[in-house]
Amino acid sequence: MSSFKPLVFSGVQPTGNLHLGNYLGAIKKFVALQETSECIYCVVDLHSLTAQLVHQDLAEQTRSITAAFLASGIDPMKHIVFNQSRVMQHAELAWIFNCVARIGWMNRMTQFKDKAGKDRENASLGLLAYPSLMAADILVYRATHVPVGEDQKQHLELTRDIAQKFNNDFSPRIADLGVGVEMRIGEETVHGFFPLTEPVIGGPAARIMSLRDGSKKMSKSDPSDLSRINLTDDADTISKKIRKAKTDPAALPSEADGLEGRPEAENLVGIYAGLADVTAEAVLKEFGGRQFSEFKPALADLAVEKLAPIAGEMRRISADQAYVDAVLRDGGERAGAKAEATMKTVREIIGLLGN
Ligand code: AQP
Repeated sequence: MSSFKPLVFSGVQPTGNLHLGNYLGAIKKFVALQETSECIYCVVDLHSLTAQLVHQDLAEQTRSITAAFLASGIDPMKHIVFNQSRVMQHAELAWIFNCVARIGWMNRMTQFKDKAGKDRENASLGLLAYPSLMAADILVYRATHVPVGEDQKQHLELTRDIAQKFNNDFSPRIADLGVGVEMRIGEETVHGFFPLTEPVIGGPAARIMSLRDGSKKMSKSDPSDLSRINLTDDADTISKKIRKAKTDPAALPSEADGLEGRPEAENLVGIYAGLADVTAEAVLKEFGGRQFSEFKPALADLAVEKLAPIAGEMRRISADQAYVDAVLRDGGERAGAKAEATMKTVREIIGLLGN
């Protein structure tokens, strides 16, 4: 019996300017994982329709996220970069997963509750089914690892639940066809067609908070531009936003325990640590006892040093639209071949006469 080959998949929605949270929580990890694994990175344009169907500039935003991937260091030749809607097998598998997942599972998703707000009856069905499409994005490649920010943890748990239910419901067919793969779950060894995907979450920057409110995550859709640092912000804008970031009057502590109950301080230390690739403890060792009036300029310098080259590369790559489109087309073809191989077996397992 074979075991799953390590494969990384992740996606970003083309719903606005990428910010430091997207970069530190997700894209920086995408870049690092390229060294050790085969990776597939996707601009999830179908997901972006769940919140807002009509986008004036969906195509432009899809290209812009692609440029951000490339500018950050993702290699589209060695790995795969494409936009989701090019590979229709994502939607096909999502439909099957809609029939595997239970409405109760979807109703419990905190992202659905947050995004639907009080008027749940009026939210799109797509918003409710979002995690099912996300599970399909991952499992259509039978991906084993998914780098994401902490906000996506619950969706990844649901992805595992969907995989496990599919594996259980169809276990006799999977065995008959001999398409099962061996997996360890705790002490047990089980066989299934879909892997139980592992999230890659963690480090000091797994959840970057708003610069204006340490209790809210940094988000593309926050109405205040001062709440986030966009990857395209220039040096002056980055410095201004960090200068204006909300803080408390106390000096920085020397130990991580001292950040408890100080969400804004904890956030700025986490950002510094994420950008410098060190732990929060190491940042506090250097800056413990210092005031924010000293720490903020150091953080601004570091942010500019790390982000300015990416912004410059993004501008250069974005100017060559034909190149960006060619990357997406080529990536879509390669992703499509892999996705179709999975779907052929899925259709056979279920008994759909589509092959
Ligand atoms: N604040 C954050 N800290 C760490 N990671 C984050 N991510 C998003 N915000 C933070 C991670 O970025 C990846 C891509 O996110 P997405 O655009 O697909 O979806 P999102 O989580 O909905 O992003 P936003 O910025 O919050 O958009 P809106 O405002 O539209 O909801 C994911 O891996 C995510 O975890």
